[in-house]
Amino acid sequence: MDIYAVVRVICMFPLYCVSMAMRGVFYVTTPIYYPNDIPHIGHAYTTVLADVLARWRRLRGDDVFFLTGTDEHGLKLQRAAEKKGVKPKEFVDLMVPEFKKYWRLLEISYNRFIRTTDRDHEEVVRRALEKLYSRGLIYRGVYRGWYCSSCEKFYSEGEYEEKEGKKICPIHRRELEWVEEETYFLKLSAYQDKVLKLVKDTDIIYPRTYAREIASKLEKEGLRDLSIARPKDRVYWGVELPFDDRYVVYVWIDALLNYLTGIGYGEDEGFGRYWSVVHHIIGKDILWFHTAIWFAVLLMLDVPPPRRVLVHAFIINRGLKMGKSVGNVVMIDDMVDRYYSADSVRYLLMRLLNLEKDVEFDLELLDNMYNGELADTYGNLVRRVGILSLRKLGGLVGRRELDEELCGKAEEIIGEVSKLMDDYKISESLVKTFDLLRTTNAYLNKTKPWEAEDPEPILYNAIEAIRVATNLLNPVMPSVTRKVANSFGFEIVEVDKLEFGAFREFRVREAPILFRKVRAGAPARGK
Ligand code: ME8
Repeated sequence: MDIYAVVRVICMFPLYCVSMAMRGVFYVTTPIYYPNDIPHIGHAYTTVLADVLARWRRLRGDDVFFLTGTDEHGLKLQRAAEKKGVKPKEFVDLMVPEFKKYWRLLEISYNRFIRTTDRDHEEVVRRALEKLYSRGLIYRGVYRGWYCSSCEKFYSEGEYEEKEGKKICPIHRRELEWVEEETYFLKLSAYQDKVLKLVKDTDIIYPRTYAREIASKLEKEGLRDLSIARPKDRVYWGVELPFDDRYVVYVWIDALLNYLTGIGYGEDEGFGRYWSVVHHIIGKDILWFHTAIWFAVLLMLDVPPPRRVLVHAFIINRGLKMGKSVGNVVMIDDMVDRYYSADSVRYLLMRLLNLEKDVEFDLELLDNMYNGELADTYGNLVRRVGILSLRKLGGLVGRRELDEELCGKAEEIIGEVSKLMDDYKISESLVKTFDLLRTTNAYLNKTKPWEAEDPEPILYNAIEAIRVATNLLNPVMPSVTRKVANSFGFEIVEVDKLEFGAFREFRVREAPILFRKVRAGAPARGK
């Protein structure tokens, strides 16, 4: 390095430090899934949402940590392994690569895949339990109740359904089991008021309908002490209680703590920085655990509550929540087969995304969205503009005067999309971006560059609009947008630097066909 370069580096260093200090931080988590079976579209719904938020924040320039993983202990996994005739650890070791395979296919950009059988996690669980025990927050008692091993949860009267004298789990429609045993309880009840205050008086739970639901449950039923131990003669697959080796810890306490392990609780100095901005993304089925119970456990451990619990409703199929035990699941492979690429599946899931309302998995609707939006609008625009640029200008498209209307529209959409994405309104943001693509198609129809003597200004403006839209779509469709960027010779930039008309010259290399059409309403392939 010459002396000037050294001086330059030294001069720039304070600037670099300031810009690093100003960067935002974002920590996002998915639920850790039970690896008793391979993940389906319901799991992809949450995981893609978390991934889109992670990618969006990276595009904002934030320092992002994205955690996902598997919840490997407990009765449900123990039984799944027994059914296969293998030890639980062997079973989960076989299943984890399956999860990773699907997340690779869907380009899930996690920073860590945590397993509750990871050594550091088991250590965190033991340390947390010791702390709770030494603080007098755990006591011995007898538990009697109706249990669903699919939910790994006890149901009280009023929560379960009754059919022909049998108690039925409202989620899995399976008969509950009567369990009566000596156990240890966690004194959640002592934290009822504090938890209720967090639920009601902060904006942690989002959307707020879910906060109201939890507040009303807390007000009606209270926060009861929780049985957090399972005798080993019934459930041997779990983390042993550090103060009584005849028991393992209840799987939900084990599982929730993964969010602390993932960023080095008790070990890493960066813990507090990430924790202060943690976003838990969950389905509404596990809301109680992630609010009432989790907030209380964190209070007990002197850890601040999460910054946000972002909740979504279900994907339903034929009126029921899509789930393995109901038998109405759509597999990730089948959807990728039908729509040809993982990116299309990501797009469709995010287009369907609804935090408050359940959405029906309707192939006809999806086919129409795919054909109308991806193939006819985005795909067609890219192909048209690519071909014209190659034919008319040999692929070289330089900056010319900006079309005021298109420029104004693009700038407006950059602002609107940014706001919507920051507010987790992914589907609405996609609609907005497609507005820009539609406007650009209309702009071409009006200006007819194929007839124009000097088509360069038109094509320059059209490619700029494609660049802006592509940049905004990048978190949802990382592969397709990379392909468009490569074909037109631009790079995906941080949103703050995205500006219509900023690009000097495009060197168009090809006019890719991004999406092949599906035959609308045709039966699912491979079925
Ligand atoms: O509950 N619609 O794991 P799990 C929308 N291990 N989302 C769905 C869905 C559907 N039809 N089906 C599944 C567990 N999901 C625990 C979590 S976290 C500390 C422990 C998604 O494998 C949704 O996010 O049963 C739901 O909350 C999650 O999968 C449940 O996954």
